[in-house]
Amino acid sequence: MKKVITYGTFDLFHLGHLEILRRAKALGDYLVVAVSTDEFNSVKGKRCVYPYEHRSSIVQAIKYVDQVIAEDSWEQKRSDIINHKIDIFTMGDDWTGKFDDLADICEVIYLDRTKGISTTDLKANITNNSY
Ligand code: C2G
Repeated sequence: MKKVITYGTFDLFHLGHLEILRRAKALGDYLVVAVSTDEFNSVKGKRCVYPYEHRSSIVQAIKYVDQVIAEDSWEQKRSDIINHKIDIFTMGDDWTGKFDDLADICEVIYLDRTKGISTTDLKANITNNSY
């Protein structure tokens, strides 16, 4: 069984998130998704609309996702990959090169981002159009 892992905030879940999860799962047979906790997001300088409980529940409900774990730090990836016996680490290509150091313990694959959508744009859109 080929196991895949990916990481993210997944706030205001949108098609870009769905596409990366669909394609991540297609790389193997079992997909683990590490969802950033609210505490870690403040480290990343990100303020979320949805709290961790909501974001992780939504991701867990996606049919491509087999398991959700919490992402509390930048440094946990290596131990996650070892502990969960991961074969492939994948992220959107806005992260290209950033995690190549993991290539000694798993395959590292960067997938094209879905064009034209981001949580940041969604927030701006909602604010400017005050729906
Ligand atoms: N993504 C995508 N296309 C978009 C938007 C996002 O493919 N239009 C991908 C990103 O490349 C990432 C995943 O969806 O792989 C989650 O994106 P975010 O929730 O923005 O996560 P991020 O802030 O990049 O956190 O340790 C890694 C970090 O937790 C990644």
